[in-house]
Amino acid sequence: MSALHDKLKSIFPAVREDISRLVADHGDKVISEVTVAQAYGGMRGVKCMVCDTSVVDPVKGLILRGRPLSELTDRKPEEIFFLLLTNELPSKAELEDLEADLARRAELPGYVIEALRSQPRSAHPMAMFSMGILMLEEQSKFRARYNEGMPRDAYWEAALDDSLDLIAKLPALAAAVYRIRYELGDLIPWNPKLDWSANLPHMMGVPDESGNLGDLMRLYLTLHADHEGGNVSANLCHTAGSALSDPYYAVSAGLNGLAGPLHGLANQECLRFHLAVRDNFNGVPNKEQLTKYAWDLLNSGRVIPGFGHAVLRSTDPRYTALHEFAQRCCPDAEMVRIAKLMYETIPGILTEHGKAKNVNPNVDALSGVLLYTFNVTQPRFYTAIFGVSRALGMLAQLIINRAMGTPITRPKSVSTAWIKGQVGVR
Ligand code: CMX
Repeated sequence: MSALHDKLKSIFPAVREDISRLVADHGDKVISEVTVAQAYGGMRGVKCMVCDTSVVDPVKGLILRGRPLSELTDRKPEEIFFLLLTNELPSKAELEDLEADLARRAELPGYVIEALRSQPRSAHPMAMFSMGILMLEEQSKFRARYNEGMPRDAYWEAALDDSLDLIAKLPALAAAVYRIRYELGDLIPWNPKLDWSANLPHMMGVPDESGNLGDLMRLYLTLHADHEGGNVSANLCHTAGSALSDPYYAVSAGLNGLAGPLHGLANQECLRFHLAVRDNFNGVPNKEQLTKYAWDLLNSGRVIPGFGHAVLRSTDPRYTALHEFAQRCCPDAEMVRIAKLMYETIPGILTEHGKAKNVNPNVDALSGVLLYTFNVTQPRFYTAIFGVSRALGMLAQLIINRAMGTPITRPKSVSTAWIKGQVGVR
């Protein structure tokens, strides 16, 4: 058994006891109300689910287990996974144990690679990535043990086992999608001298002239891991998992939501926007040119990609972390200069425009720009990299939910006729 498993085994009983007491003593207290507008409006702001791994504060941004993201930007994604689950960063020995465990589980079965090769050239990388995860489901230990009558208090252990198997294989799976989809030749094997995140660009075969690509990927995978529980991917994974669908089914469900243009696909759109600006001006525009370009876009009824947020009301700390990386590693790169000009120009324009509640940049304003600058030049693949990272948060939440015995999700839907009756409309 791993150090992570042993730590969770010692932590979970007390957490379960704490929550049981809370519900027993205060289960009838009201924490939220639902308006008609919220029922029709994507349940925005309705407090009706619990997620202890992270919180998104409108002003401070992402807080992981009580720690602001800005304090964690030099950490590895594996450390973030450990933190989300245990409420503690791993010791050196615990991290080494987790990394060795992932390396042991990293090999992708041949039948998955064969199936990826059989996909048409038009297949979207996210569809191939999610399909690959569903094909791995055949190996689910959770499902096998459930069928053998596994006791309820062992659910989390089987979910952890599946989660580690799946996380370990995600870099190889994403890299296989990348190399097969873009016809880049033979697959590249896992390098045991590299860690989990550095293996992703290595197996993708991305050239790294600057030597900074590994650190960019580490940072990217750390920043995107978790964003509390109500976002589309986390919520979908949670709901599928609540039916005791195993981690493979649940993560695939979450990633299918991440593939939407209003969620994870936005980074692809942001990069396209930056490329369009570059092509329109044959390079970096000046401030006046960008201002006119942005107003033309707004006046045609479109949004400026990479700015604004549904929850945040200040600059996304994930953006700040990428901005600092860009200014440190590649301030003179053409696309980074365009992104910096946007950062200096767009908030003022959006303020004058007067609609957006948050005029500041979000993570997508730079994530695609940096991947592009470091030779990952296929925007349609970006959401798969996001998915490699987001799986960490989704799986941490799922393991905790299995340990807490969280029941199946089943909110009550109502009809329009019922709402009309409720508010006195005939
Ligand atoms: N450009 C132009 N208009 C914008 C805008 C932007 N970047 N951001 C918000 N607005 C507009 C909205 O479209 C809305 O207009 P309508 O009233 O005409 O519908 C108005 O301002 C109010 O919107 P809001 O409450 O501030 O923002 P929402 O919660 O409705 O939407 C988001 C949030 C992210 C979809 C929106 O800001 C947007 O479209 N941004 C650009 C796309 C983008 O960067 N997406 C990545 C999001 C990253 C993430 O989710 O992590």
